[in-house]
Amino acid sequence: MEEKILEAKRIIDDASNITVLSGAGISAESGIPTFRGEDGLWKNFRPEDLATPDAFSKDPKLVWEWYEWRRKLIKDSKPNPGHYALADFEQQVSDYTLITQNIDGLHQLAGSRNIVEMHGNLWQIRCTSCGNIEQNFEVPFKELPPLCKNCNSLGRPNIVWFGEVIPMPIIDKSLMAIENCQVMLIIGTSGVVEPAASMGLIAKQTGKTIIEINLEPTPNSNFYDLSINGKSGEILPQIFRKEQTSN
Ligand code: BV8
Ligand code: ZN
Repeated sequence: MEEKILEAKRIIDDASNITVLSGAGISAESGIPTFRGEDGLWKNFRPEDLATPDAFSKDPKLVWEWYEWRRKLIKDSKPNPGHYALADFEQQVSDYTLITQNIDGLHQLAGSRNIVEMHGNLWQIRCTSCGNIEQNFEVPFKELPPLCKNCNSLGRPNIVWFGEVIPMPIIDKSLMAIENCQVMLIIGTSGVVEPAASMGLIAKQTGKTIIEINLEPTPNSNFYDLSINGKSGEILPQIFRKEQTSN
């Protein structure tokens, strides 16, 4: 492990353009459940009942109740050392993009700036009629489902559900960041949800060095240049720690 961390440090020290892809695992140490695995959300809930456009048109209140529960959980949580290590690192490197599949907003809270939110944001409501997007931090909601402030129509979470297309500007920005980087870090994602799962493969095909940090091996681990297994909240601060120089 120590050897791998030193190797990751060497790779990162030599790079001036880094792109990160993060997933639910980076927020696990903040107490936010991941999706897959033993304690994952999809053990107790079915994505087709809660995270699809069909589910929302059948029962918007049920879908909103689930998101309201997650908003409460996330509002009570804080970024962890993994989030902070990335935010600090952004200040030290000339080109840096953080692509996240997370909707929790914890990277922003930790101070990260150049963020691409692939799957949207839990703190935004999008009108199903006029498309207006409103920032909203109410927990609990005054009314459920929430209505649009502009036109009083039904609001929905501004989140990309299964079967929905990720907005083209988001895909473009992600691909551009991957194309321009020297090193890609892939952190806390099982790598099974498309199109995020293919981002690492695209990076690999275009000759980038890829470092994975994940609690356990993933289907893509063998494919990456370096795969470090452990908690991102423990590993990231070690990778980005600046060595003290004596003079
Ligand atoms: C689309 C919203 C075009 C809900 C989410 C190609 C092949 C196969 C299937 C498809 C395909 N293309 C499209 C699909 C269908 C589908 C898909 O990928 N299905 C998979 C599951 C088979 N994709 C889509 O529908 C996408 N749309 O492609 O549009 C299109 C459209 C129609 C028809 C044709 C084409 C849209 C996908 C968006 C899904 N949205 N969320 C919500 O959040 O409320 S999915 C959900 O999964 C979350 O957003 C999450 O971010 C995302 C990915 O999960 P992970 O972040 O990886 O989390 P996971 O729990 O899986 O893993 C956590 C990892 O962390 C684990 O490995 C664990 O070991 C590790 N870990 C845990 N603790 C730690 C840790 N690591 C480090 N430190 C720790 N402490
Ligand atoms: Zn509206």
